Amino acid sequence: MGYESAWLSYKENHTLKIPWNGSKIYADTWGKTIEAAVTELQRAVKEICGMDMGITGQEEEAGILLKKEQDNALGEEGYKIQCRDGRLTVTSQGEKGLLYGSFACIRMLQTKEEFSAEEKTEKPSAPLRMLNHWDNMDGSIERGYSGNSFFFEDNKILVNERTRDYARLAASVGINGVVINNVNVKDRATWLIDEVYQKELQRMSEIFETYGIQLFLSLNFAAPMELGNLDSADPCKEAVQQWWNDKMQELYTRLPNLGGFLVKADSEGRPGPFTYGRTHADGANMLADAVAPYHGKIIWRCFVYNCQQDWRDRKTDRARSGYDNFRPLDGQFRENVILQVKNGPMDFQVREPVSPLFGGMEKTNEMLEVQIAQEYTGQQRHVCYLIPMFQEVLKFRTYCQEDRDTVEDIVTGKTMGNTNCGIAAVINTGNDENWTGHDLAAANFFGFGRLCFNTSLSAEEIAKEWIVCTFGHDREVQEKILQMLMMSWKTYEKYTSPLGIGWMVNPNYHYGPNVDGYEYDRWGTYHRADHLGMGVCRGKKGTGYAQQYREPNASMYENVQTCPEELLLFFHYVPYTYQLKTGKTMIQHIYDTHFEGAEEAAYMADLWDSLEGKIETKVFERVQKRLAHQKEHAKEWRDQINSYFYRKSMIPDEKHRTIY
Ligand code: GCV
Repeated sequence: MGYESAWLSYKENHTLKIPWNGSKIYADTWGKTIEAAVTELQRAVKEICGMDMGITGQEEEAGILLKKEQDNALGEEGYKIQCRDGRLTVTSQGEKGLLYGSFACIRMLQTKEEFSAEEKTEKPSAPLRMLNHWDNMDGSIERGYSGNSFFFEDNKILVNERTRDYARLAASVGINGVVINNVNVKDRATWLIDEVYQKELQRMSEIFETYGIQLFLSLNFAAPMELGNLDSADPCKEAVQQWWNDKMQELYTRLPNLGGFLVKADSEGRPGPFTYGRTHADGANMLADAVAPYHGKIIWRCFVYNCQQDWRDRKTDRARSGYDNFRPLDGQFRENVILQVKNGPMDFQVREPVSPLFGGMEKTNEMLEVQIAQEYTGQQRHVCYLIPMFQEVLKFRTYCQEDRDTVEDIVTGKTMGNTNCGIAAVINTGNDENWTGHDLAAANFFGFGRLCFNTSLSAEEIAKEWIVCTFGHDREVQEKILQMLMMSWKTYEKYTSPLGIGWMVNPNYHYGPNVDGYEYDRWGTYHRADHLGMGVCRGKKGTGYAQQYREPNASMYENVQTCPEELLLFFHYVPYTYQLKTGKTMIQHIYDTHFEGAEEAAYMADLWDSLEGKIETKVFERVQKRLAHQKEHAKEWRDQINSYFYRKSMIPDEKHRTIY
């Protein structure tokens, strides 16, 4: 199937004033990543400016120069761009930095940003900037909304031009690590660490390496049993440790660019150390020791919880689970273990508080995990630009120390001075022609990379860049799409689940309104609505979750008056008549916001319709169709949620009151 180039689809602009003289590129060292950088520059300059750039070995005759320079402040990935006396120079200490600098120059051409004689310096904020694919080896994608995998098909690994183009897209926004297979490692995927797949992985890894990306794999903790015929996967057993040591030696000999492994253990049915009475630290450290000789990393997920919960038990709380499981292990993990923590304590809802594991583990490397595959945020049929949400998460103060205590500080290494940290996103790509199903969902892929590279960029700046790179310079197009993107997250929140409660989706596939529908919510565990009110009491008198935060956050959430209203029902059970700061009752707020949200969805569809003729027909129609669906679906959300709570709040029978 053919496919498009997303934001790397360069628009011809021959009126652009080229700031360098001559038509030659010079590089003072060569390697495959520098070659890639030069090829990217050649392609972009040709397509944007119509100029063929040749290569020269003579520095004096070059218009564009890529130069390696010892500069510890910049490091291997940082770069400087300077345009002086008709020469555009990109400098870095490493090949990766030169590639990122070249993509930055291309973006400047795309956005018509002026090249300056002053040095423009950039160094990535987060050391690890990763994409997690939940691709299965049969070609399906868990929570995939844009076609099938372009990495796997019928239990085979695909390595082709699309692999390269994917790597180009990822590298252009600074991604430096990719996990290619689903964290739920089952069946054939367990064999990815076996010899049978090594040739294809080698080819893929080489392509990735060219673009500065390290290949990572998800692994099955029970592999010693499933592949090695051992009778146990106990991390403290010598035979198991030896099996992993041998396996890693074998793997790294063939795949020297392997970054390491992502592990989902003792979670949602996946095997892990609990079976043997061992801890997550025992499990992670065993693997960490096996990869340490090759500088490998073990990224261990903290998404661990009991799936079923009895509705009468008001103390057990899924939100508590990550902290309860991992906090006692702080300080016990090896240096090359990184705990990967979802942004919230639950599971990628449209609104959640920040996980208290951020700031709760002072002696452990941490990565933030976000989801740009829109599992709970409209499945790439609704527009939902998520960068504003990620920014809020990054800015959250944990109070783990006096300063440098935000989530951003923790995952960029400012808090602990570590480099084994970063940000990962569950990616939203598939083999659809446009990569992301919804054309506007590509803004999340682009935006995620840009944000990790430079956490000080605003969501709006990023959106503007993406729009120009994707749709060109028409003012009206820019303004209207920007408006759509910037309103989309809050709009989605308004017509779906109110005030932080989350979850009101159909079971298993997690799409469409269903107040009691979520598969682990048969007993109303998640919203706890009765005829008097709704919400979950997570303070001291309830599950105690609020106390997992440091002060003053714990008190802020504990107290209903100071709890941010967008999270009111996440932390408190309140009556339907509870008065919000607007003066409206809680039930009125739910009712009104659902109407507002549906109206805003209709408005977004109108905005898009008004761009007809200004956007390539195929793209225009693709998006138009999805927006028409979103508009109708938002009404369905509105009506289901509003009628459910209206009915619930009207039941006059005191007998049915639940005691909290
Ligand atoms: C890959 C949620 C999703 C699952 C996903 C899981 C996880 O439960 O619904 O599909 O599994 O999160 O993050 O491991």
